[in-house]
Amino acid sequence: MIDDTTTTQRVTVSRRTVMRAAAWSVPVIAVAAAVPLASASIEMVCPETPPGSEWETALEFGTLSAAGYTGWLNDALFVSDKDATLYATGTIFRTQTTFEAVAGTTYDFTLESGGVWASAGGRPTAQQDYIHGGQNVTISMGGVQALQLSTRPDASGLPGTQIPMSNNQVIFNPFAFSYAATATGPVTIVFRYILAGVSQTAGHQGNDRIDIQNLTITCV
Ligand SMILES: [Ca+2]
Repeated sequence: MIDDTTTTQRVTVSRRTVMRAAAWSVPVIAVAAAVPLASASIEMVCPETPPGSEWETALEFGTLSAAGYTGWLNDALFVSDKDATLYATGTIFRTQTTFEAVAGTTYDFTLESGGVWASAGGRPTAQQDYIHGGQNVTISMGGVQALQLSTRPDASGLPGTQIPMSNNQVIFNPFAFSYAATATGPVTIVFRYILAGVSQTAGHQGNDRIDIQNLTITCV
């Protein structure tokens, strides 16, 4: 009899656990957090960043030229190849989304980035920045800067880690940053691009290009 009772209790607990897991289809990680002793048997599911088509892209300041492409080229690649409009003091735009974070979890983000010089001749001299403008992008998590990349960190107003630059095809390098969630709920991810202002001259060739692809999350 004692053995039977024990068995019945075990079965009951097991069913409850299964029902709870099924009801909390998202996020599974919350189940692990609520039942620490069971966490070893529950596979940790990391959130994924939404596909590019679900991000919101908006102009924040200035205007973009018609030439080139700026936006999500596909669900895993954001291209910023248009230029700040001539005579403008510069252009700022952003693309953003959210992911569901769980308090106490640290998320490791990785992405790949590379760029192409505005000038076919490669990096112009600093004195030529006004005709071949640079570009940088600041990636923030929940309003806090997490990573900053630049085509030319030595130019004024464009700080950041140097991304690999080429004269034609983008060469991607990996970059990483972490986010430690202190609250459970949506966290906003923002890519904020700054295109330096360029002046109209005979030698004008627009702004450098920045590509970002394959943003992924792993949980620690
Ligand atoms: Ca360009």
